[in-house]
Amino acid sequence: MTKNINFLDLGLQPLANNYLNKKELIKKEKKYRLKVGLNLTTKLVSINKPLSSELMFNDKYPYRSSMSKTMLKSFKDLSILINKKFKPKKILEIGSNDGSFIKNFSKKKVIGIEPCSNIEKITKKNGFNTYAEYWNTKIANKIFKKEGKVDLIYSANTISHIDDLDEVFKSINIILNENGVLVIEDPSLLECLKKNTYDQFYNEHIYVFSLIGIENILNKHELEIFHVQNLKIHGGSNRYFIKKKNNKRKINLSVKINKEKEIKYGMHKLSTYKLFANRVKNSKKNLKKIFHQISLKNKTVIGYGVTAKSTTILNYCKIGKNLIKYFVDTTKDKQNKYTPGTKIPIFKYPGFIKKDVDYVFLGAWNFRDEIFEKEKKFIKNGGKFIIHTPVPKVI
Ligand code: JHZ
Repeated sequence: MTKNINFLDLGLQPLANNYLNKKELIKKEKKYRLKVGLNLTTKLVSINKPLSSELMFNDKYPYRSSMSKTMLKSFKDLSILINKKFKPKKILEIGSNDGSFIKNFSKKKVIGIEPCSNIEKITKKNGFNTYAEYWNTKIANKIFKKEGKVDLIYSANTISHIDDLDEVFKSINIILNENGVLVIEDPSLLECLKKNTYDQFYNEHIYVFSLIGIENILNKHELEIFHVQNLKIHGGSNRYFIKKKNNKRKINLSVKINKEKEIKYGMHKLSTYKLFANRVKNSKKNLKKIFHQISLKNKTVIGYGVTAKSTTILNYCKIGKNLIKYFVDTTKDKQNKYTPGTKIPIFKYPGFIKKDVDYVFLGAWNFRDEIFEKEKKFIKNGGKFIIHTPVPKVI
């Protein structure tokens, strides 16, 4: 594989989901240089020097996919579509987190793989068949011997977290039926470029996929995309429906349309990414300006939804506790901790935004509609939100 050509430097970044407790505050936090590059041969966009999976995905992983209604609805809707269209007898999910997707199916039908054992335990406790393992040929062979092949494999926001894509698809080929369907879903690189959501890059997101990039890897493994759904979730994601090449399933027009969209935007050219990098630099400058102007007015600013994405923004733009008083979040494992790198306190979401708050920085901007609906009263009373996408602004 040829080398990546870096186009974006997001500076020194801590582990994106490593929320610090009080004792850790005084220790020196390890930081890693985060650069993003394009591979001109495969057209894959990835971060440089990925960290080991064990460092990021272990028994202390805080993220829960069940924390947003939007995610739960998306999983439910997909489960209905899967049952209707593909009628699978056996389903495997790679990266099953706290079971938000598999809980839509009968327990006998589904298998979950989740390497973060603190979360895997939750699903297992609820009676599901789960394995606290990383996805690789070893676990694929083990499950194949025990349970046989599966008819459908689903993976949301997980494949983009695994460095060795050849191992991923080799393992999938071991366990997927010849007529089986693979459904993978990750943030769309095209949407990331269009909306300047550079915060999709953090140490867990080794790749942000384009269709043209992922297709090159699938080709090597005799797999092909037969349908693409453009989703609104996480600021714009693509859901790829994939089959084995020797299967006769018809290729939907959506594949051609999406490919043409990407080529038209120039996603095969380095110059497109260089322009994006320039926009990111401007975005940083303008976001800092907004925070600076607000700080001069002596207003109270808090953060809402502390995300892996906001770790990138806060550390890249050097926005710390002098500018954001605290964050609120609904995730228990993030509460009473501090944001990675910038050490802003995180508190339990009290059910509303407190009266003394003037501005709210939206860390979970990807759930903007859900949050705006919940915070109607704050908005009605003149409360403002700060958002960095597509351009930094106060709304
Ligand atoms: P959210 C994680 O990224 C990590 P993050 C991971 N790498 C990935 O790929 C994506 O998820 C999918 C809170 N919240 O989903 C809950 C509220 O407090 O954008 C979460 O902590 N109130 C696996 O961290 C956070 O915001 C609310 O009303 O970027 C959202 O995190 C809502 C809706 C959310 O993921």
